[in-house]
Amino acid sequence: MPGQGAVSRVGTGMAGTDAGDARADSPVVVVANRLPVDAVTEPDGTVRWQRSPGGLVTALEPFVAGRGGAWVGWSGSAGEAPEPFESGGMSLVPVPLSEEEVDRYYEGMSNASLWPLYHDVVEKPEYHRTWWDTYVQVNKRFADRAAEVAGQDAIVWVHDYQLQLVPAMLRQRRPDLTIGFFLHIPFPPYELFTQLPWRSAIVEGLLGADLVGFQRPSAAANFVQLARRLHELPTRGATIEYDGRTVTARAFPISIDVRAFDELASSPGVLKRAAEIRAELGNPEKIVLGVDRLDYTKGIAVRLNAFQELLEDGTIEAPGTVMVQVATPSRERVEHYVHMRETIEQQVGHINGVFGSLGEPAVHYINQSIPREELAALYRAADVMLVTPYRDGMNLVAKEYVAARGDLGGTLVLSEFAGAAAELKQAFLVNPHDIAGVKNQMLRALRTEPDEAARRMRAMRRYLAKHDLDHWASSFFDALRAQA
Ligand code: GDG
Repeated sequence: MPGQGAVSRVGTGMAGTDAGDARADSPVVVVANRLPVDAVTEPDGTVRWQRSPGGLVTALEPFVAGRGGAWVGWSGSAGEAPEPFESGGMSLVPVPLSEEEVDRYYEGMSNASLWPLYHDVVEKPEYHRTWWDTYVQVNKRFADRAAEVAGQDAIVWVHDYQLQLVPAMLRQRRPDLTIGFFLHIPFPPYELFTQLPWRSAIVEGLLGADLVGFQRPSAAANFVQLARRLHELPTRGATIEYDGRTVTARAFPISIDVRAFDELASSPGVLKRAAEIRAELGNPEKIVLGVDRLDYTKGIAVRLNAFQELLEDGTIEAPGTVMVQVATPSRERVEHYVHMRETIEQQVGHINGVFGSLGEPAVHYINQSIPREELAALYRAADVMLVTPYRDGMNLVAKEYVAARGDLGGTLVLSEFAGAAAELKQAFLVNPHDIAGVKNQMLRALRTEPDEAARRMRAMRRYLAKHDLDHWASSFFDALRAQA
């Protein structure tokens, strides 16, 4: 019987890991591109696993750990995969990827075809048949591993755009499973999606799930519409009839661990650091902040343009008002990203050349990943948070900023095209394509009276307190179990 036999070993063992067979009877299995751990090499050359920072692990752990659950994913480095091992009460099942597969499946098909296509074609997607073939091959491998470790009638939750074929592949191997899928990024409308040469295969892949989750209702509606128009399937509201089953497509807006972030941001160490940051920046009247993965979807240039024009107009002045932009390195081997980084760095150089002075830059640019505590201190120090993506599934930075402001200080400028805009309604919403509008809203945010800022912040915090990460994960699992 599938899922009951011994799990075959993958690759050779890795020093320093707690290697062992994966259980072949997990009642809950998460399938994601990455495992929830990172390999850390010790000075003596041994490798140990450290839990990855980030919310997804925190959110899913309670549902997976301690119940014999498993997590299937890539370790993050090319080559042979370590053997399955136990970590944090879960069975971690590494999937190997060769260098060529990383190039074609991950950097190619996932990040240079699907990522730009799903983000409104902000950059032109490239389509290559070799990338697609590898995407299919790697999705099969993930589906095989998941099919091996899932117990009879188990619940499997597959994540994100790298693994859209897994639900159907898994169902074919294991019809007994209840399968959920969640897409962390936007899902494009029919008119854009149908450019994809492999559009039917992707839709069929997703239809293998019982429940397909999206960040926003409009994305779910786009998917239902595709099933109806492209595949001529009967649909009714949020449901699609397919292959004798009912597939549900619904929005489950992701969130953060609000309480943990709130506590971190109001801890004495972080508050002290926030005061130090203000002092290090020269005690400006106003600090505006951006924090993003360095990605062309995030609209970093939009806010630099708006900031530059406000300085040019003389509406604001440096160093009375300064900007801090944390741009965490990301996907540095994908061509679009190399070019974008150069453009942004040139622009920062230009603004500082014209408006900065010795020891007093107008824009402080950090192209490094910073510790979580430092991030929380920056949120706490910033008067205006700028979140201006052209398109974003959710945007957790916006939610983190709100969670960090237990003092009810600070204002949020937020793109209408971020999923978060549907929830954080008291933010200063902007259309990132309308530079005059962005400037106006930035000025309003900079000039907001403390009472008004507190009123807006309180409302957003009240909303977030109820809609946190646990709420997201429980709602999805509840809806999935209801499909079983
Ligand atoms: C996808 C979707 C959706 C960033 N720099 C540092 C750092 N970060 C952390 C932030 C935040 C996270 O990274 C980024 O969150 P986003 O929501 O902006 O994410 P994407 O990476 O684009 O992720 C997105 C998300 O999935 C979840 O579904 O919201 O729409 O695109 O948590 O704080 N953290 C630290 N140092 C940094 O320098 N410690």
